[in-house]
Amino acid sequence: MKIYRLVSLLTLLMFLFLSACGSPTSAKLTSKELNLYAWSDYIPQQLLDDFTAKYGIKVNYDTYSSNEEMLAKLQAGASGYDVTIPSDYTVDIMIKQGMLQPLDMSQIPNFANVDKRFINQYYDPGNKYTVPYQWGTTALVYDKTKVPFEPKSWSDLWDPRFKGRLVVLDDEREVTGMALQTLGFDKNSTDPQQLDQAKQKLVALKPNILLFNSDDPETSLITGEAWAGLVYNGNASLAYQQDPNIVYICPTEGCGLWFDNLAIPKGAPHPDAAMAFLNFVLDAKESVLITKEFPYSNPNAAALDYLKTSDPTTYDAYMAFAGTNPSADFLAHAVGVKDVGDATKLYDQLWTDFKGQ
Ligand code: SPD
Repeated sequence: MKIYRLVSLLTLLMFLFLSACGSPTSAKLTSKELNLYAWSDYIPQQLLDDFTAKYGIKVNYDTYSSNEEMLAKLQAGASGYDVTIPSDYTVDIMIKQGMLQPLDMSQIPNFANVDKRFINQYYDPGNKYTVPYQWGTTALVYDKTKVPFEPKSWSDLWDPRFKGRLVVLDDEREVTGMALQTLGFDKNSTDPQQLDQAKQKLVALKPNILLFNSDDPETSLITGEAWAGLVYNGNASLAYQQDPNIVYICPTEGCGLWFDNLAIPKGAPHPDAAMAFLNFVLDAKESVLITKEFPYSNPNAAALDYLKTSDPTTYDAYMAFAGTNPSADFLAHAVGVKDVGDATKLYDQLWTDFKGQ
């Protein structure tokens, strides 16, 4: 009996020691709030509640719908945010402009949970400023019961049978990139003439566009108002969960590839809470909450291992759908958005003109 109690005590002491080493404790954190500025429909409320329960830190969640919206707000001087989620090319811009705070990786031991394929990317060599959140593709979605043919190419979206039936992301780089790919140009072209052709191409698509929506484009597919469109992988996954007739493909001209990342803006008012939050999000069990509610692709290897054992049905569904687990062929045709420097102005103007027409 005595030996049994000694073993229990040692186990408890070891657990407390490892907990103290492995993650920041609430005792070390002085902040009582965390101001999060992130994409809408991207972070489970349960995860935020779990963070508050563990650290006693209230999370204020402000949302945005595009990288450009977030970047413009921070560049205009919004300084109260502790954590944000820029995509790859926006990380690149924010680092170049000195907008991000270097991370203290000793406070983020759960970084070890990330699949090595997703660290040390071109936009943040050595992960000095960011840790991966979710990744995915931007591609063509359609409902095979509604569409009277089998789309294979972006150019199929211009088919007059799609009049008023397309849902398209309100994402200037992904949508313009799609038009450039359809024309056979580089998705990150900086050539004004090619961009002008892309604009004319998009204007010709307008009669087919039912709505622009980057927050919940899956809703219009589920209700049947939209028959097809250009969406992020997670939107297609959510639509597919409700309707197995939803198909998600990378068209012949190529599709999009992106990586979203947790980052701390320079001057964040609660950096201790921010660092604890980054570590918390990378916890395997917390990360599984993200995949269950917002099924983009998850770069957290430990989370996917945990999902496999804790909920094999969801794991099998994750592995079987092209939105969450794209094939090598899908990825071979997926092209990322890159910072285009001064040509960003051309994309901004193109988008304003196109949306305004
Ligand atoms: N609703 C959350 C959507 C997040 C998608 N991020 C992708 C960015 C692609 N450039």
